[in-house]
Amino acid sequence: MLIVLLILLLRPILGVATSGNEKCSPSDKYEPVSETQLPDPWKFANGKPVVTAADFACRQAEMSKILQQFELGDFPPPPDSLQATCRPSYGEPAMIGIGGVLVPTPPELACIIFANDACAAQSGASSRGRGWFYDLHGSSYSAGALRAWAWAWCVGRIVDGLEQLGAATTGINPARLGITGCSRNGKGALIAGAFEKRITLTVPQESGAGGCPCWRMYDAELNSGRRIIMPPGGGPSPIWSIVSENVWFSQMFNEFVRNISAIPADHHFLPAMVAPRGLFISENNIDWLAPASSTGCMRAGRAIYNGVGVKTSMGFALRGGHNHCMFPAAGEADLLSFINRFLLGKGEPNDVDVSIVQSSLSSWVGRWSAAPNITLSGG
Ligand code: MCU
Repeated sequence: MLIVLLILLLRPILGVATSGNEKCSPSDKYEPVSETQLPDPWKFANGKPVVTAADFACRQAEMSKILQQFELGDFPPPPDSLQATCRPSYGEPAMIGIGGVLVPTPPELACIIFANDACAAQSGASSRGRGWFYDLHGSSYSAGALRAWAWAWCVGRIVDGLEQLGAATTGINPARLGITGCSRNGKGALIAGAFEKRITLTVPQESGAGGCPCWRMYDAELNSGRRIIMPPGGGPSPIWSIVSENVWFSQMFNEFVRNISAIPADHHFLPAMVAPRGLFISENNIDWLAPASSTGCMRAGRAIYNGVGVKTSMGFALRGGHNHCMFPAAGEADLLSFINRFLLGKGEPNDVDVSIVQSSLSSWVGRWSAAPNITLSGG
């Protein structure tokens, strides 16, 4: 079940990654905005509407650039050569677990454990710039080559390694890969799935602020007088304290943490970037996970999936009543339907939209333009 991948990366080249869609040319720099609602996914930053599937692909590239510029930082392209070695296992499709796989998986699925802390450390504010990502690219590679980005970049190299070795050696089909992770590693799983397009199923678990909750909604939860208390025994946790707690975000984000409405993006753009591929989110009603913000934000994400004709390819389930990172038994059949569809090629995903937490979307998406009349394929 366990595959150990040792990936040696040689002669990296520096530069800025492209979207992969050569026809799209997002700007080099986006201006701050003043938008209290969630930014409109159906309109480019220059105001032009998203009409066709090709437009949506370009808007996805723009979302990627904006999130990199304001929050996550940019990252280098793949190295020009890579050598992978592997102890073969069995199983065709595989779930990559950032720090481990904490969701139930069927026996036909192999599990690849990604020891993410070796790629980029996350042991407090002083750990910035440590890990093999930084060994390759320099600890000061764009102040933004931070934790979340490095996760996404390193996951891409695992996929490179699996492609290079091929299914005959690894027993893994590199075209059927999932990614999961819980808590801080759930933030990483969502971001890795958004940016690494070869992942076919993304399963973030209980990611908390910086993952599934939208920043604007999280701010509103705090400002409404509710105190979001961080564990263990921590104080209330405004955005600025999450950013200073660890090295998950770019230092470029610091300028905006008290002025979130200036960012022409929010975290509903992450599911928008995963679409039309599979996305199954498992959340919890623990206070410090900001359950109302994750419910609202991911429902905005589901509205985007619906707008591109693939509503049921994204599932959201917040049942609560279980310990942090314990997958609830009540959600197993739904998750299995996603694994079956996106990793094992069987059946259709269940239509999953469950939350025990109230969250109203209308005040957050009321200014959105009409969704395009398109149906994406390839999920
Ligand atoms: C989602 O949980 C995170 C939380 O966002 C962090 O602020 C806290 O320090 O760590 C949590 C976690 O990863 O717990 C395992």
